[in-house]
Amino acid sequence: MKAAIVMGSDSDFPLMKPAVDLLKEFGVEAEVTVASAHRTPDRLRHFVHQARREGADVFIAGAGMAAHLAGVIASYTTAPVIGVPISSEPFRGFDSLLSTVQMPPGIPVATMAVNGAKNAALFAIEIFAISNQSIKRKLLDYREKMAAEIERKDQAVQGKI
Ligand code: RP5
Repeated sequence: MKAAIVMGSDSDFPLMKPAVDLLKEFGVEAEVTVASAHRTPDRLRHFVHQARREGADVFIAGAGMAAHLAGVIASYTTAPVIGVPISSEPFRGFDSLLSTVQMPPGIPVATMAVNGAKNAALFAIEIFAISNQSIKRKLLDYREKMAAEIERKDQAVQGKI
């Protein structure tokens, strides 16, 4: 199992790193690169084709501003593409959200929340879990731990009332 994570700029990395970390935690190989749909279109196209040849089955794309990265990747491959709109000034992510989510019919991008790198990784993991029982079990464990954590937080809040 391999996912490719593309960022429009190295400035996106701090917000995209949680996706890399979570994929690793689940034992999914993650190839990470910086390639811009606007500044380095040739490099992006080359990366997408090479990543596919080398076994990447899912792409995660994080970009800000006029964020066409995920859509352009989706134009080069039929593999699922998950878009993460990255926030930046002056529109704080609304620009990248619309640029990523408003794909024309025919070329879909599964768009996460603004700065939603963690959910992008989980969505990729859900895709892998369709055909991989070990990943599916890890995903169920992850959700159980999350639910237990909420219980613990509720107890803490109850203790303050
Ligand atoms: C986008 O422009 C990048 O994804 C980044 O979010 C934004 C700003 O890029 P830098 O000027 O920080 O390189 O293409």
